[in-house]
Amino acid sequence: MSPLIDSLYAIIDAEAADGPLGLTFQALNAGCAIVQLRAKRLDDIAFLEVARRVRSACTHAGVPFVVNDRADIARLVRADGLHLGQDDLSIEDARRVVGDMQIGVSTHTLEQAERADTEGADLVAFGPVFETKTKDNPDPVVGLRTLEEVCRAVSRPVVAIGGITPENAGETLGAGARYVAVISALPRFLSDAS
Ligand code: TZP
Ligand code: MG
Repeated sequence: MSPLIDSLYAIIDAEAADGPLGLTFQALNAGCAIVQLRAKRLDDIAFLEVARRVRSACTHAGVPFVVNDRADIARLVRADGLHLGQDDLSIEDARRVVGDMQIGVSTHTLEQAERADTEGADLVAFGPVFETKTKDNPDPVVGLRTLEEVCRAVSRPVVAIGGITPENAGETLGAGARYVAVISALPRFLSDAS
């Protein structure tokens, strides 16, 4: 098994053409560290339904399950974590909904990362470390040097995100990230792991 798999934070796109559950099972079978479910365009009923299924698969595998963006859905499915972006609820308001659930926050500058750390994020996501084609209007690429600076500056574990592949994951972890969060290259990580 690839040593990278212990650090793999698998982000599952709920709207993936061939369905999110197959990819979830593959990621869990490969031994990924965390699963996050992301759905930018699904309606509430569909997101909740997929979240329940992925939640259940993660529970069976003993792997933490994180819901992106939606504190209400995270609470309804009793997720292990909620992931917030810069335009989502504040950590303080999200805590009113999800209590002491783990909260991760996406950050794109050193200042944002330090603020998330100070405001009580459990995980600080930082990126895009490399060019990404997945996100609409991505923030500027931050690069490995700034990632390293962020990893030194914050007290919480850092999740590196954006353009991470099996080829660049090693140097990303070498910069101090605890996890690599992956969307488009996920199938490649999983085939390397098997
Ligand atoms: N936040 C920063 S980059 C990114 C998100 C959600 C997209 C990451 O996707 P990929 O395909 O792994 O580059
Ligand atoms: Mg968001």
